[in-house]
Amino acid sequence: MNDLDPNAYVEDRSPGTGRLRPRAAFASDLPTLALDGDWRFRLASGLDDLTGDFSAPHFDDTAWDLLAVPSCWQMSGLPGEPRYGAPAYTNIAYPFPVDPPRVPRQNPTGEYRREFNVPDGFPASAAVLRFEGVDSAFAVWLNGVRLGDGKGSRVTTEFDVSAALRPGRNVLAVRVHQWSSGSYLEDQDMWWLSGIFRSVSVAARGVEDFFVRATFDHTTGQGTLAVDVTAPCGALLSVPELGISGADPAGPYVIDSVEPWSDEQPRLYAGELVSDAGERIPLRIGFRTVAVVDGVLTVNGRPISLRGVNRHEWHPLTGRTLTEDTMVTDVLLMKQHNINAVRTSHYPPDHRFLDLCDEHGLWVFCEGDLETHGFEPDNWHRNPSNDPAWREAYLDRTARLVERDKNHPSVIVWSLGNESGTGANLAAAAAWIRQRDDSRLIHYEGDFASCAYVDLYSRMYIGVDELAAIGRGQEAPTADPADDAHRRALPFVLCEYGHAMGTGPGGLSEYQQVIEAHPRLAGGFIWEWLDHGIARRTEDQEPRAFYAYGGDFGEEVHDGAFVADGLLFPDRTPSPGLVEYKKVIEPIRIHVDPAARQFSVHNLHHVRDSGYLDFRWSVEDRGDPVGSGDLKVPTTAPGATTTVEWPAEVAAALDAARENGSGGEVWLSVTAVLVADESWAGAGHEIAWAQGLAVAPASCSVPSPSAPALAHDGHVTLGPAQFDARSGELIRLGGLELGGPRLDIWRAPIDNDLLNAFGEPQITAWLDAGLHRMRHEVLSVEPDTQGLTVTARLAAAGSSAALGVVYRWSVGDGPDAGQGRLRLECTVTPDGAWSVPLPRLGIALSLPGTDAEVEWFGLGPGEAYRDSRNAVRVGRYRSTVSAMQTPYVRPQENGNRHQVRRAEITTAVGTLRLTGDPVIDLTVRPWSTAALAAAAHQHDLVGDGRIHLHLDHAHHGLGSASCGPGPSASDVLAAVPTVFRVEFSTGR
Ligand code: IPT
Repeated sequence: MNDLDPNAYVEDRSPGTGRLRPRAAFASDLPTLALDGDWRFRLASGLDDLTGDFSAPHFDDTAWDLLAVPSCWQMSGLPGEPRYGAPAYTNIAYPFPVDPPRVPRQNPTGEYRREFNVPDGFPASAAVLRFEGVDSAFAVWLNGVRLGDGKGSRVTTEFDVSAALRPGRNVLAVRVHQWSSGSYLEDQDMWWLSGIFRSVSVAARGVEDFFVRATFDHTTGQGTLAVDVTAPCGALLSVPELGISGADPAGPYVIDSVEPWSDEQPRLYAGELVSDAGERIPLRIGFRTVAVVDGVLTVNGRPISLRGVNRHEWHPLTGRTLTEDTMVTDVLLMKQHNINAVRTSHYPPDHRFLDLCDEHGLWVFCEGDLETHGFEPDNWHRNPSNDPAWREAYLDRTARLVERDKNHPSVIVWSLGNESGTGANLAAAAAWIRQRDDSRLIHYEGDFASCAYVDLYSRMYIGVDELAAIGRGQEAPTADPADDAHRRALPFVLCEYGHAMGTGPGGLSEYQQVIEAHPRLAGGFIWEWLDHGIARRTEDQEPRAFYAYGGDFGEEVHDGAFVADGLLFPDRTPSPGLVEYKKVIEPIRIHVDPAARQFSVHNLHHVRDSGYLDFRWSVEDRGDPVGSGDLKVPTTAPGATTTVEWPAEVAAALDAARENGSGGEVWLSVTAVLVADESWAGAGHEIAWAQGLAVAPASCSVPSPSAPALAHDGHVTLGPAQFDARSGELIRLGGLELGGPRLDIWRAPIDNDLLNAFGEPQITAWLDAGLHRMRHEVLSVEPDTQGLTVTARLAAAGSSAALGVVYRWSVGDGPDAGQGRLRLECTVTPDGAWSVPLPRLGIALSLPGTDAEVEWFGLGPGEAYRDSRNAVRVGRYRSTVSAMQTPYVRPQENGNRHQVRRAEITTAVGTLRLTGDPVIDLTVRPWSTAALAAAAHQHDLVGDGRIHLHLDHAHHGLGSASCGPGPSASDVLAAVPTVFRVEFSTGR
């Protein structure tokens, strides 16, 4: 690299040349020319393949392709074959040799050209050219004049085009390099994608910048407003609602009885700046004051609790280019799921997203475009964060973050970046923010060991015990006593937890309980909002759709499905994890107390009282509705609890169910729903709910074993059941052909079994113990006058540890008269040394069929496991086997229905009825566990003509070990002596 090299900017550490100073993103009535649309495009393979004269206005580009701006060029052509390069996914590793600031000379470079017309009357002599996002470095020519170059993929870059722009035809040429020195600062855990991926425009230049400072004093109820305006001429401020009209923006104006802005009541005051030149700029002003008080994170004088998510920008077809509709979808889905906070991991989002956060109400941790994680494997050797040569680049990114987004009331915290080690450049960035904007707090998790330059103590993926210790202020001291005193005075934030990869996460309610128990704990952000799967299709004659993850584009270094770790599937369908999170973080907690004949309502809101909610009750007898109505709950203030006696109608409904009911379980449910439409959900949308068992089921009479088991022709007959006399397998029940059941302990490994970011994954011990290759050895099949006993042993080759199992079959006089019910009691006895938990403990059987109707009474409607079961409620549900599969991007164990009392599975040939004693877990799928485990993508799963049933006594918890702790001790499934029972009968 030398100074004469016109491409030297690609590798030098400079953040750019020729750019305008950063400023706020704002709307204005001055004319703007949108340059989004089709541009001419050519992808050069590297710096040796550039088009010499491509920036010349008369260069003939008609043979070039057309590519949409904004877009990521690697996404072009999807879901078919990518047309330009291919997406590549790594979490930590750089996808090129680490030799900062050098990047490969084989550096895919997009050459973009666009002609546009500047209409008469457009103030071409005072205009800026604005790029909202270009990944990763670029240089710009307008009408053959080089304007400059820039880095910082997800921050805005503007150039003054006053001299180069002219009325009529203009030609813009932009060269975008996939790799640059900036790539070393942009090692976020996501797909590597390139191009002009956010909008481009030319805007008339008027007011340069402004900074709205609007604070709220909770002791007086007063708001103070001052707007610092930078403009070539003067400007006046109007906020009609506040009685400010054509006034000096600098104020300050002290306004009595202002309504503050919060996530729950995002009160925005409409205002306007009008410059002397006549430019009008709309303002949306939110008054709020962020402060740490006695170690507690407060806004407007009240503590806040972050029920958050980490959000990357992603769409399965367009990558990091999002439409506003997609942003709206994200914000509404968050609000609808009780989420109140978002960390813009790990870069500033499209600025329109922050407008939506202001409008609908979300606390925002706005994060800088910074991550140097790929230096960690070499112990942070040569990490840019501590190298003076990179200081300017750090400060530039930080300034571009703060300046662009400083006018958003939703932004309460600036986050320097993610996973970039520690160092002087980060400290300098924090110091710069402090002098520029003292109205927000500074976050950076990487500084957790000292917290020397941050205002929040932040960690990722710690377990609940450590969290509780921090909540109590009992964390281990830092090396330096001064830092220690500082850190102990800080509120704590879990900037990432609850790794939502694959099935899970488990254990969220444990975190939430700890968070709510300690004022110092300001809550946290689940990792992460959305799976970044890429929409693809197979090349079959009849192409099948699937979502690609790391490795699917032939990357030589990649991190597989670690990119699919969100609460939403790539198409933004909520996963069971999101439904669980919604319940765990509900801001109103209802408790149904049948013994005391009371309900209580506890309000966990920041400022909102419960008056925006309607409460309703309903009673179901074995899942059949027997009564419902409205419930009057006095308005409950934030922090308060209200207790309500059951109204007479509830008591009457319960009495009726008790006297004339089914004799089964009677559940009383209470839900809290929106009284009126909110901006983010319609009236009737449910916010919180609870259930209580009001009448316990009448105790079932133990069915008396009645029938003898008779052996004949290689079979054993027991009532309606026929067994194979040698294998002891149940082969027929009534008219239904069956296979099994057999003791089964294996699950299709979930991501939380297969991976462990901090240690040995669970799968290692399981494979060592041979749990995936257990052999079922039948020792005896013994019919007698009361039933049939099958004795077997489950063990792996080479191992002496085994599970002894006795299947005791009998026929009882169940209510399903006629044939009677076939009863199975399984007695499992571990033998030998068992040091590993069991993945599951239950029986597996199958019946013929490709799909089936499933009806059950138990927990539902969704998937649930022992440590992710807050979102399911007791009721009667109907679904189909196909609909009961949860489509995790990488197939794995899924779809369990928890604590099922009764189920009916109806295929084309008949109905199998199951009864738990008292409950059983039910997983039903059209393929085997082995097929599920072998599948890499959803389209690999093809039904095998049988319905596979798993009836489990228990499952091992899910946890979130793929990046975090495994299941807590109470959710570990140990191999211990166990007896469980289930009954079968048939219909039709
Ligand atoms: C942590 C990262 O901050 C985040 O970007 C993401 O990679 C997440 O983990 C896992 O999905 S880093 C982790 C290795 C502790």
